Amino acid sequence: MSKRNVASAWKHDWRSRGRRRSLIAISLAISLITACVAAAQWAGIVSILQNGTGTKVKPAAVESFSPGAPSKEYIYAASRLIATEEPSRTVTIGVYETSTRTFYLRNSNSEGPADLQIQYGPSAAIPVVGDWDGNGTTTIGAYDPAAQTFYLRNANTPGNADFVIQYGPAGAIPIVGDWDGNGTTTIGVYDPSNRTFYLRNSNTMGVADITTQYGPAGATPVVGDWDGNGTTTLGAYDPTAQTFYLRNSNTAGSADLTIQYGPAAALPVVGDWDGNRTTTIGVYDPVGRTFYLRNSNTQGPADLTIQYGPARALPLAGDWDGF
Ligand SMILES: [Ca+2]
Ligand SMILES: [Ca+2]
Ligand SMILES: [Ca+2]
Ligand SMILES: [Ca+2]
Repeated sequence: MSKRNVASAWKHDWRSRGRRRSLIAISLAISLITACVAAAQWAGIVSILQNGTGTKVKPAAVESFSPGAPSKEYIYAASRLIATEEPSRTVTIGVYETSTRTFYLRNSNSEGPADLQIQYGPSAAIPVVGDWDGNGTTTIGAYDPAAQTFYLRNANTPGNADFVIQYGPAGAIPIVGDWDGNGTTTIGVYDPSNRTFYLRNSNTMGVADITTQYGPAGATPVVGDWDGNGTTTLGAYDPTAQTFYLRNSNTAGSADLTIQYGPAAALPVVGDWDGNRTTTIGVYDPVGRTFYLRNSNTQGPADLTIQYGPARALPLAGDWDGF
C-alpha cells in the first residue's frame, strides 16, 4: 500500500468513526430529551395530585359516614366525582291483605314484586305503619278494633310486638303520626261517631294529648305533614265527594287545603312520594289494584300510576328501607 493509499484509508476510517460518534451523540441527546420530557410529565402529575386538581378521589364510604345524619350520595361520571347530594327519603307503596294478615311492601314506586312480605297481626286487624323508634325506617303494626289494641313492631319481619298498647273507644279507626315533630310516630284514633281525633305523643297507655273534632260525617281520616314542617296534622277524605280536606295544625277549624281527587270507591293513601318532606295525596283503587299518587296537594292528574297488590288489599305508604 502506498503512503497515499494509507492516508486515504485512514482518512476514510476516521470519517466513518466520526460519523459513528455523531450518531451516538445524537441518540444520547434524544434519550436525554425523552428522559427530561418523562421527568417533566411525572413532575406535572405529582403537582396535579398535590394541588388536588386531578382526578384524586377519596373513598366515598369513609368520607360519607356521619352518624345521625343522612349519608351523602356521590355521583361519578367517567370515574370523576362530579357532585354530592343528600339522599331523599322517599315514601313508597305497600299493601296489607287482611284475609292472610300479610304486608306486601315495595321499596320503589314502580310495578314489580314485593321487596318485603311479612305475616303480622291478629285476624281482622287494621294495619298501621310508622317510625316507632325514630330511626328513619317505617315499620309494621296492627290495630285490633275488637280489643282496641295496637301491636307495633320495630322491624319489617315476623315476630312479637315491641309495643302493645290498649287505646281508643270502641268503633275507633287507628291513625298514627309524629304529632309533636320529635321524629317518632305515635298512636292515635279517629272516632267516626263524633268525628273526633284522639292523638297521643308516646306509644304508651294513657289519655289523649290532643283531642280535636275535624272532618265531614262519613269521612275517612288521613294524616300527614302537608306543609313539611315536621309535624303530622289532620285530614279527612270524603269518599262520596272524592275530596281531601287537609289541615296544617292539630286544632279544630276549616281546611287549609281542599282537593277533589280520585275515582269513586277509591281509598285514600298519602305520603312523601318525591322525598321533598311534604306529604301529598294519593288514592288506591282496590278493585283495579292501582295506586294514583300526586306530588302536590292540588287537583290534577296522577304523577304516578302503579298497579300493585292482591285484590281488595288496603293501601300503605312508608320508607321501609330508610333510603
Ligand atoms: Ca323505625
Ligand atoms: Ca312524635
Ligand atoms: Ca306539618
Ligand atoms: Ca313530597
